[in-house]
Parts: sequence; structure tokens; C-alpha cells
Amino acid sequence: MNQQNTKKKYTFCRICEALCGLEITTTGNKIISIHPDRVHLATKGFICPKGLKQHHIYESPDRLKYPMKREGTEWKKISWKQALEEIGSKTKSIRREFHPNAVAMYVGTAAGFSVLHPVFAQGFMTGIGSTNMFSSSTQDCSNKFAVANLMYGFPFTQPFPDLPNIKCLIIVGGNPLISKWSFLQVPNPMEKLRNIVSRGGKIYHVDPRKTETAKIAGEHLFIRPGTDLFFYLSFLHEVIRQNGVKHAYVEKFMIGFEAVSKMASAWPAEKTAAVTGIEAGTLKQMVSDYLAADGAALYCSTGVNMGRHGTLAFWIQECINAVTGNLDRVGGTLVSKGIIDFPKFGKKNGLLTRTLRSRVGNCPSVNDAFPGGILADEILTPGKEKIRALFISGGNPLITMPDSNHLRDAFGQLDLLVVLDILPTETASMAHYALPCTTPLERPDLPFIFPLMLGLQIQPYLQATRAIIVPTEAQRDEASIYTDLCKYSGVNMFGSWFAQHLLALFSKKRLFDGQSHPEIPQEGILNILLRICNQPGFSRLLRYPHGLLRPSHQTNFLTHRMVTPDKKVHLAPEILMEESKSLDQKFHEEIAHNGHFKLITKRAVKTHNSWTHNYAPFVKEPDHTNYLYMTSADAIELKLADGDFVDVTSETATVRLPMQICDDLGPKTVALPHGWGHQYSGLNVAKKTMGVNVNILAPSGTDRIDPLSGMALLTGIMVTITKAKGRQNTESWSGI
Ligand SMILES: Nc1nc2c(c(=O)[nH]1)N[C@H]1C(S)=C(S)[C@@H](COP(=O)(O)OP(=O)(O)OC[C@H]3O[C@@H](n4cnc5c(=O)[nH]c(N)nc54)[C@H](O)[C@@H]3O)O[C@H]1N2
Ligand SMILES: Nc1nc2c(c(=O)[nH]1)N[C@H]1C(S)=C(S)[C@@H](COP(=O)(O)OP(=O)(O)OC[C@H]3O[C@@H](n4cnc5c(=O)[nH]c(N)nc54)[C@H](O)[C@@H]3O)O[C@H]1N2
Ligand code: SF4
Ligand SMILES: [Mo]
Repeated sequence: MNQQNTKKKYTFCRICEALCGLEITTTGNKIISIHPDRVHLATKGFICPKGLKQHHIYESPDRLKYPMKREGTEWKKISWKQALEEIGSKTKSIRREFHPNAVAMYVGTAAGFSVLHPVFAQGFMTGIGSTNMFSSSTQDCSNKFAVANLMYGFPFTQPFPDLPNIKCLIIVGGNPLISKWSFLQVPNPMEKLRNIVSRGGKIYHVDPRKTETAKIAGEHLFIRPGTDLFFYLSFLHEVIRQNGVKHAYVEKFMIGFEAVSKMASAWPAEKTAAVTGIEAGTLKQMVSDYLAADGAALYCSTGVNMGRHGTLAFWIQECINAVTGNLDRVGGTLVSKGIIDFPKFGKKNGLLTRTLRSRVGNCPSVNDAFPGGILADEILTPGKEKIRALFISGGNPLITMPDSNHLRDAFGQLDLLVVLDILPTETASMAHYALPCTTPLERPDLPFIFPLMLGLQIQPYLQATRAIIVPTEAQRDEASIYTDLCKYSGVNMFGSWFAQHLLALFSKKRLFDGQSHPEIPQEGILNILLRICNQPGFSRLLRYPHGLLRPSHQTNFLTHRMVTPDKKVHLAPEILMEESKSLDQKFHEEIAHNGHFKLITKRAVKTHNSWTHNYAPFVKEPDHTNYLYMTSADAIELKLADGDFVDVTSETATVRLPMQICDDLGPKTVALPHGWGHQYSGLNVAKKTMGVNVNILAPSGTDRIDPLSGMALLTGIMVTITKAKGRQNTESWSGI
């Protein structure tokens, strides 16, 4: 190794919300190794296997290196000029001939981990004049955004538990040991949870599975999947019964308490136990512990979000944290400020607060995105605004969205499908064009929007990174690609001639196949963003490679930062109250579901949604497939033994896969990890894995999504399970 050329560089991981500091050794333009940054001010040497090995995923020979065009089943390498001209002219004609909304976009999670990618993707759509935006958030968390908009006046106002000071934490449907937490940057989550216990605090986990996290810190309560709403209703009922409401504080900062209190009065713990499976006495004790603690919080995550009634459930959770005086207090939940007062800025500029209605089903948008669960129908339903062109940016919807078979059929009808990715995924395999993007380690960045604009961090800090290596072939950053796509589609970035021309003026030129294309000044734009927000500039931040601490959180949200017109927390927004009129009906539906199997989700450390399966050491047998997990009692009842093949059938499809006994699950609860089913991709390692795509079992359509937030139902799916007639059948085994 040429020692002179070997350098240590500091950056941060952009795969999940922990944003771990990384120390990367490079030789020339090659990454030799990745280690944790042990002196990082916030992440302090924490890391996981995905972070350590990510360069191997990026260096795969399968990596998208050039613009690719599909002709039948053959892929052809083409020049950027040809790709842009053909995509641009098709987009232009679809837009002109039909409607701007005939051009749509799906933005996935990977886009969210870059500051510029989602901004420029939106800029392209604004230029097109299309409001047909879809994103991974309706598979993930849009219930939280919808509720925050109604209660706090802005979707991104997301209170989070003050982990360093909390005395009682109740985690509902989250598994931070594996996921590293969501809607909050918590490096080393287990250390934070153990600290709560060691200083005498209490932790409860309410989950259909005794999770890896629950085994290490706190007490665990089984809940029947999809019944969280009734757990929360009884929790609120019990808070009121135990005189836990801080009336003076409620009077001062909130409106609508009477209405929610009246609603909760109908849901004593004795009643809801019939659907949640949580005994009344146990719930009452939990409420007593919560009320007795000097600082407590209920926190929920995707187990609630993706389940039935995730919007109502999160609403009641927020009401409980608020009326007990735990909102905006040390040791309770905090509402942080990022590098600007984003809610105030957003409100003033009308950002993200509007509600659009979809053409199909009149479904509401949340954060300007429509429900993923209606995307297929928007493509298949005739009309001028029928989606004919779809751009997919940093996502893999054929694996991650509900009802994948239906979506696959719909994608087959598109006149133009363009995928911007780093890998030839199964979604890319259906595309007309796949455009090669840079990886996180090939672009400069700041921490993404949650920490940057909202300060959703346990330890507030700021960090900037340059690209660690440069792309070796024709990969480009998404902001430059979208700027070019605007030009070739005959529109301007953000619909602004000035913006488009300014970008062209300040772009460097890069040559691809003898043609010059703009490379927008990413560091310069990030610098402008920082400076507008009165922060140290990009170059200055580079002098702090291990992060620069920002002021700590303040508890002045209720007194100084409310953006609702009356500056109060709205505990009983009209549309939530309206939906709550069907609580009885929802309860009886759940009663009818008793005794039936429900399917839940399950994440693993080495798999990140659908895209870390192409690295051989992560998918070595027995991790070469997903399994259906089931308790031994349920297995005995079905006459199944560990390793047997089972057929799992929902209202939409059947998958066949091996089962494993897992006595960490509640009764009649089975778990099946998502992100698998790669057999049709161009990923040469992943396509040899055996897993199935669980989302072919998840329903889609306007009557199958959460009506208030568009959330897809991805957990708590009703299924039947039978012993498979044969062993594996390549068709169903391979998922979609
Ligand atoms: N059944 C079930 N379904 C689920 C879930 C579940 O728990 N159970 N989880 C849901 C959740 S929480 C989410 S967020 C969604 C995720 O849904 P998606 O965002 O659609 O899926 P990912 O697998 O995260 O896809 C990320 C894609 O981005 C690519 N990529 C990585 N880095 C970059 C980059 O820098 N630039 C570009 N252009 N591409 C990049 C990857 O190769 C990959 O194809 O899935 C949801 N689906
Ligand atoms: N290793 C790894 N880390 C990840 C990801 C990954 O795929 N792999 N994905 C990232 C993404 S995109 C996100 S959004 C976050 C998500 O982070 P988390 O929300 O913490 O995700 P999970 O680990 O799936 O935890 C969800 C929990 O909900 C439980 N659950 C399922 N159904 C129900 C229900 O009906 N009610 C209740 N109360 N609980 C239920 C499950 O058993 C599980 O323990 O993780 C991120 N981090
Ligand atoms: S926990 Fe792993 S994937 Fe998440 S940021 Fe840290 S190293 Fe990256
Ligand atoms: Mo997610």
C-alpha cells in the first residue's frame, strides 16, 4: 500500500438516523477501511455492521455506473446526453399532451438522508407543475406528520422523549436496539436506555414481540397487533381516573380537553383488555408509574404507525403526554429547534401545511405527498391526470410498498419509468431508464432534515462533510441530475427561470462521453443554507470534523414557539374527533379478529429495508432468507415443526417460506421481515437469496389505507397459515 497516499478522513454515516461518525481510511480514490469515529462529540464511537461495511455495498460490481436503457429484457449502456434527451422529450410530451400531473414521483428513504436530493427532486416536480408526489413516509410515519399538523400547527413539530432526564419511558412499537430509533438521533440507544434504569427510572415496552431491546432494558407487555388505539384510549381514561391531568397547565396551553376526556371515558382498561390482551391491572400500574415519575413520556414508532388506526393512536399518545404536563418539560418530551425555527419559517411561507386531494379516492396529502397505497390505482385509472411517467428517487417501492403485485402490474403500464439509484434494484429492473447516482460517501452533506432543521437529536450538534471519494464512472449527484432533467424537459427548477439559470451559471462542467454536463456546486449551496440560517459556513464547519456542539434544548415551545393561530395545542382537532365517532365499530372489528393470526414486521441488524442484501457476508446461510416466526404453541396447534415450509395467505396473496419457532411473540402473532424478494433484480448476490417479499400480502387501495394520513397497513395484517404442500416453489418463494 502506498503509505503517502493513505489518508484518514472523517465523515458520518447516512444510512439511518443515528448518523454515526466515521473514520475512513482511503488510498487514492479507494476506501480501504471504515472505523467508528471515537472522538465524535455526539456519536462517540458508536457504529453498526452496516456502517462499517457500507463501502463493500457501494463497490459491488453490480453498482449502477452509467445511464442504462432497457430494451425488452436487455439493458444497454447509453450516454447521459441520450438518456436526458429521451427522458426529457418523453416527459415534455406527456406533460403537454395530457396534464402535468401525468408526471409523478416517488421519493424513498435514501433521498431523505441527503439534504439536497429531496429539495431538487421537489424542485423538478414544481418545475413540471405536478403535485403527484409520493414518498416512503406513507409506509413509515405520515400519521405523525398529519397529527402534528393538526395539534401543533406544523407537521414537523415532533416532540421527542428527553432520554437523559426521563424517569418513565413507555416505548410502543419501536425496537431501538435494532433500528437505532426513529424521529430522534440517538447514537448508542442501549446505553441511553440502560442509564434510565440505572438511575432508578422505569421503561416499559408495549409490543407484540419481546424485542431485543425489551430483553435488555425494561419490562415488556404483549399487545395484540393493531390494537394500540385502544391501549392509548384506556391509558388516557386511567390518567383521568387517577387524577393525573394537570388542569391549570392544560387550561393555559391547550384547547379541546373536554372533548377528548369525554371520548376516553367510554374506554376503561377492563373493556379494551378484550382486544389488546393487556390486563386492566397491568395497564393501571403502568399509568401509576407514568404519573408518579418526575418526567415521563410515551413514545411510539413504526409498529404503531403502520398498524390499523395509527393516526388516532398517535393523537391520543400526544394528548396523554400533553395533559399530564410532560410536553415541553425536562424529563418529558422536548420540542427542539434546529438551525432555524422551521415551523415558524414553514408557516410564514406556506410550506408543507396544505392538504391536497388525490384524483383517485379524494385522499388527503400529508407533507405534499399522496398515499403510496393508491399509486397503483393512480397509474391504472383512466383520465387526463392518469400517471404515465414516474420518477423513482432513492427508493425501492416494488419491495417496500403495499400490494407489490398490483404495483408491479401498474408499473408495467407506464409510458416512462425512470429510476435514480445506486444499485440495479427490482424496481430498477422494470424501469425504462436507470440513472446512476453517487453514494453518500461520494457527496458533501450536512446531517439530514430532522437533526438540521428540527434538532431531533439527543445532543444537538452540527457537522459538515465533503465527499470522501469521487465517483469512478458516470455517476452523478441527484441535484445535478434533476437540474439537467428540468433543462431537457423544457421546465425550470422550482418553476423559476432565475433559479435554473443561476444553477447553470455556478455549475462546474463535467464531461461524460465527450459531452459536458453541469455539476451543481453542492458545497456552495449547503453553505448558503447554513449562512441564511445564521450558522457557521460550510468551510468553517469542516474545521470541526468530529461535530460542533449546538446550544442545548430549551423548554420554551409552549410559551414562545407555538404556530397554531391561537398559540395553543389543539387536543381535539375536528377531523380526528369526527373519525373517533367510529371507535365502537373499530372495537367490534377487533373483537371479530380475535383468534385469527396477525402478521407483524421485524427488522434485523444487517438488513436495511430492501437494500443491504447484495453484500454476501450479510446474507450467508441461515440469513439467506426471511422466515415466518411463530410461537411453539401456535406451531403445535397447526402441527408445524421448526423449519417446515408454510403458506401464508392474506386477502391479496400467498407466500411460501420456511418457518422458525420464536417464543418471543404473543399468541396468534406471526412475524415476517420485509425487504426481501430480490430474485428479479440485477443484484447478483441478492438475487440468489431466497426470501419472499412480504408486501405482496399487504393490501392497497383507498379503502385499505388510513383515511387521515394515507398510511399503508404494513403490520397487523390478517393472515391464515397452512403447512405447504411441497417444499419451495420458485414462483411464490421468489415473492413478486
Ligand atoms: N412490510 C413492511 N414494509 C415496510 C416496512 C416494514 O417495516 N414492513 N418499513 C417501511 C419503512 S419504515 C420505510 S422507510 C420504507 C422504505 O422504502 P424505500 O425507501 O422505498 O426503500 P429502501 O429499501 O429504503 O430503498 C432505498 C433505495 O435507495 C437506494 N440508495 C441508497 N443510497 C442512495 C443514494 O445516495 N442515492 C440514491 N439515488 N439511491 C440510494 C438503495 O439502493 C435502495 O434502492 O419501507 C417500508 N416498508
Ligand atoms: N437494522 C435496521 N435499522 C433500521 C431499519 C432497517 O430496516 N434495519 N430501518 C430504518 C427505518 S426506515 C425506520 S423508519 C426505523 C424504524 O424504527 P422502529 O420503528 O424502531 O422499527 P422496528 O425495529 O421495526 O420496530 C417496530 C416494532 O413494532 C412492533 N410492532 C409491530 N406491530 C405492532 C403493533 O401493532 N403494535 C405495537 N405496539 N407494536 C408493533 C414490532 O414487533 C417491532 O418491535 O428503523 C430504521 N433503522
Ligand atoms: S447505526 Fe449503523 S447504519 Fe445507522 S448510522 Fe450508525 S453505522 Fe450507519
Ligand atoms: Mo422508515
